[in-house]
Amino acid sequence: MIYKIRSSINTSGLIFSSFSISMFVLMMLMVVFAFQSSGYNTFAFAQNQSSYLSGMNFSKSQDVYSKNGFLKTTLVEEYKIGKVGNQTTVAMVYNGSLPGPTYHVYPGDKIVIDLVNRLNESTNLHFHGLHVSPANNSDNVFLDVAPGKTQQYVVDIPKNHEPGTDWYHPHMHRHTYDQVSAGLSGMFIVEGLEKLLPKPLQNITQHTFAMRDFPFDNLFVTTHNLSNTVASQDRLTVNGEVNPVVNMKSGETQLWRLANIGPENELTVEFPGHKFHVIAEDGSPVWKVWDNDTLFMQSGKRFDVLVTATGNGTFPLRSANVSTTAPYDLQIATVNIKGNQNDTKPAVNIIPTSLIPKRDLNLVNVANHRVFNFSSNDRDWIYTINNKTFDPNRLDEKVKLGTVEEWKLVNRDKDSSGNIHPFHIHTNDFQVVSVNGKPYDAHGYQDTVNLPTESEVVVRIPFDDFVGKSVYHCHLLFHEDYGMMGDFEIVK
Ligand SMILES: [Cu+2]
Repeated sequence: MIYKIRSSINTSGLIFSSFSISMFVLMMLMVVFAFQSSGYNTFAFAQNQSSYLSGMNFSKSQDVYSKNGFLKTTLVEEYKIGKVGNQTTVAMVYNGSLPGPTYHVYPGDKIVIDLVNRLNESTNLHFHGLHVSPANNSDNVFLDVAPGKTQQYVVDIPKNHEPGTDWYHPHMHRHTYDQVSAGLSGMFIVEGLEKLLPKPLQNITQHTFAMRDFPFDNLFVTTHNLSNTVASQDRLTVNGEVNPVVNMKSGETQLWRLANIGPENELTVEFPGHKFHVIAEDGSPVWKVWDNDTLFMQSGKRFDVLVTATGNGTFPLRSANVSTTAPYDLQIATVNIKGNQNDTKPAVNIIPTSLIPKRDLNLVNVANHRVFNFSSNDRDWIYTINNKTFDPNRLDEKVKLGTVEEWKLVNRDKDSSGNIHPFHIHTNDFQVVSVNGKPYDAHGYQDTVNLPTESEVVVRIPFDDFVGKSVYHCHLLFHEDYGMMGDFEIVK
């Protein structure tokens, strides 16, 4: 949120569409209704079940598994009144839950999702991290699902798709930030990661941490006016809960799937006294397992990590954000460890050093070099790549199927602006080959990389398997909606 600079001057930049007004009226009516009713439990839209979420009344997200290579399901996007503390909030949710359902699929599966749009604005669906076709009704962000319409998505997961932690969210240009902020995001897990671990770890206990702020800029969502935002309502939620409890035994190693599925919040995740052994990044298993005390996770980022519990007692999993303006509780979860230090086996000995063979793109022929300059104008809400804001009717880049390209990504914004830009590309992952001119020893592939202010990151991208039109953009979704996105077409 520190990257969203409020403009006291700008008025022309406000998008005050008829939708915004109608939505605002709708929300006000809902709030009035809420105040007139006799209390929390009488909300017309409230769930009958007891409140699963601390202070909130959305339902718990369902786990949905593919069967026999097939998953057919329905995703309904709709408004829902919820509570955060004592504040009434109008959320946008998938199937009534926050976050949306968690999909568990396998390489080779066919996924059929009927997306039902019950919102008052256009929407669509993106599968962040999946290496699948961007064409037709697959992972195509150029689809526009109008209010009241249903769009069927059919996604074929390649047989050789890597197992890992991915996610999904709307990608409707100009509405991505609103819709993700209002609650629309969910997990999409390609199963099988644990099978790449040493035998003793293949039945490992797993936990998913789908982390996001909620509600994020609730009033911005309805009015598109930043001066209306009430940031103090924000909570850091994990799987829709605030500060859930995780149980471990001393000496036990668990697999944690950490995912930042919020619109722009950043997290610096730490588990004091413990190390994160990273076995996959952005849904890609690594060729070189690495460890660290903290993991910086900008919007969209995922790390799959092994954690070995030590000691006995209660430990926080938390975000060590340096921002002092963060209004929400930075506790992610509470970890209860049972046992004592003497029980601790040298579990670190079973941490693998590698999950997949190295596929170093430094060693391949580069077909093309391109440069992308990212810059911001916070005053006028203009965010550009190569001095252009996104135009879906303009094709920015054409790349050839079966080639590897080298892209230099430059953040032209000054340190004083504080504007980082997490670069994300759809369809194909990349390898970071240098940072600020120094060679970078990558651990594996990624789909999101942070561009700090005044920095330069060079990546190599293999355009394998799929033709079609796709996009790259800043994953601070506010920047993306206000122009920081480009498109490319992969051609034969
Ligand atoms: Cu940005």
